[in-house]
Amino acid sequence: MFARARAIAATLMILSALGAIYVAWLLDPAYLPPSLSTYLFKNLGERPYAAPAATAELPKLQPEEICPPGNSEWRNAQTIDGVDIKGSLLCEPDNPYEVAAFVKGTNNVSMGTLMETQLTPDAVVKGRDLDGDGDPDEIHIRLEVAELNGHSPDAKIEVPGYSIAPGVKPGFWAFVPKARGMATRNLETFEAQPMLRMPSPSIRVEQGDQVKITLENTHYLPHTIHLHGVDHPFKDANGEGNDGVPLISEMPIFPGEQRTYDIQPRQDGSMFYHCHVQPQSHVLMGLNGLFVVEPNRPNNPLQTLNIGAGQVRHPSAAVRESYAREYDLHYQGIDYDLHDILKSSNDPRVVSKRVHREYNITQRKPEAFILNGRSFPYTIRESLVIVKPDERVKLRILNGGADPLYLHTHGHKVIETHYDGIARPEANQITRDVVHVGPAQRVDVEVRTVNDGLHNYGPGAWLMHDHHEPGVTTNGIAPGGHISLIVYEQFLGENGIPKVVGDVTPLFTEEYWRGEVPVFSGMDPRGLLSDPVPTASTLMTTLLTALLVALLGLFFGSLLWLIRSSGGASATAKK
Ligand SMILES: [Cu+2]
Repeated sequence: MFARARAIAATLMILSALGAIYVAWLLDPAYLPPSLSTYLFKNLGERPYAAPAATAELPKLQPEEICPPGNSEWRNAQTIDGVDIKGSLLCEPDNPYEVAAFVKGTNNVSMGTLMETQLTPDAVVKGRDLDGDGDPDEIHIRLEVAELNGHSPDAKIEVPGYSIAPGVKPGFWAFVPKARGMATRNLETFEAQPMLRMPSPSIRVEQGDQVKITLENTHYLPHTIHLHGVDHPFKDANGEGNDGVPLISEMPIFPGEQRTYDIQPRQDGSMFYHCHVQPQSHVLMGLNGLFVVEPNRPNNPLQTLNIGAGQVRHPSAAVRESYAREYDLHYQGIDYDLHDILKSSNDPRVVSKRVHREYNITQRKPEAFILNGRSFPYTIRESLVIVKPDERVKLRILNGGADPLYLHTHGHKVIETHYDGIARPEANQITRDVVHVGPAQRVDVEVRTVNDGLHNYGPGAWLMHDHHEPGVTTNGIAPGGHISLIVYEQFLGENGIPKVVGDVTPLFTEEYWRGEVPVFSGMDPRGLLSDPVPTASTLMTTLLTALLVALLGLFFGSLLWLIRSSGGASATAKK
């Protein structure tokens, strides 16, 4: 009896399995996973002829403005409260009033200037000139922790909203200057106010300055600041931990608490700062930035913070001695599995459990990549390297993430002048076109825009991109990631957007980054590579799909029957 049931079940299984393979082969490959469709094609041969599918109409897109209207007067070179601020040709330049406040100190600028920013009067306090060389040497910086694209208990929105590309909004935590007012731009939007952004600001101090950095922990999780590569004592003058490492040098700064770190750096160079609480997640969530110690020079008040990194609009005396322009470039990758945890709950206990115990960094797979807090095409609004012929331009490159970075500068071979803030002897400086920067490393490079066939091949809008190819993608789609360009001024449109030959508007849509727009749309005049539509055989495909599901059901049903009947048989045999 049971032997016969088993035989029937086995036969049904074999027949349904064979049937399922045949039906799958008949199905339009568009409905099968590519690997299965290739396997069937290889093993069962060509499918019967079917008319090719029609080409789908391109989706109707409503692209964002490539350069939205903003504060175009911010682009001019100007003097505010006596502070000289270099011009910026970018579509979205830095707020020059912030630059003035960071150079003079938020305690020293006029109220009018401060009101053009969202800084508090104690965000960057500058005190005495201790060595009498014409610039303040007492610097007190106050930082907070901002959460971007967090959970809202009220609606399905991210607050405050921060997009790295159209519709792409991973969650972040960033150090931000102490701010006043609302976290959003105004009452009508959920968009974050401009200072709340990625990456954490670049910090600039002068060699020998007496620097205090106070972290006022406005966040719901504990954090610290570790000064990576910056000369600092292990304990401060009061015997308190000064290295930022929980359990080892100090206890973490819990919500509502604050701690002040003391530094008087003797060594100049491009360094790094980051949170050291659970660094496998906190550093990558955005709590890291560039920390630059400038050589001591007379009359050298510095731009203490550079919001969003990018062009330094008030470069130091030492930089001005050798370079026409200076840019801070901060690179980082994003694994949504980590960054989107904070959208899952507004209960700190749940977020803490998921971030610190359930997320396993060894399974990390980044899907997005940012330069100065944005992905291409947004990088062309605010993170271009703009140059003119016959200049020397300084780039400070920081890899703030956990991914390799092999930065290729089209049209240029650049000179690596400093590794991790230490100058290389001139004879040992390497000139190359792919700059490798490992996690936490800093490489300073000199871009020489002299058209000599070596350092530069002439003016252009030259791409600058990671040759570790994931870095040029967003959600697996290109051209995205942290692509940017080295653009000669003559290749820049009036609005600061590079003059390129193609139409980039499809990239300024959310649909593009959801994978709904064929990548050649806008360049493929006959639409040859638009998407196929399911053909006239849609009905047939539906029937075949139903049959496939039925056959698979039969297969598993028979399998179950087989298992149960053999179980029954062994139970009977035992009796
Ligand atoms: Cu932290």
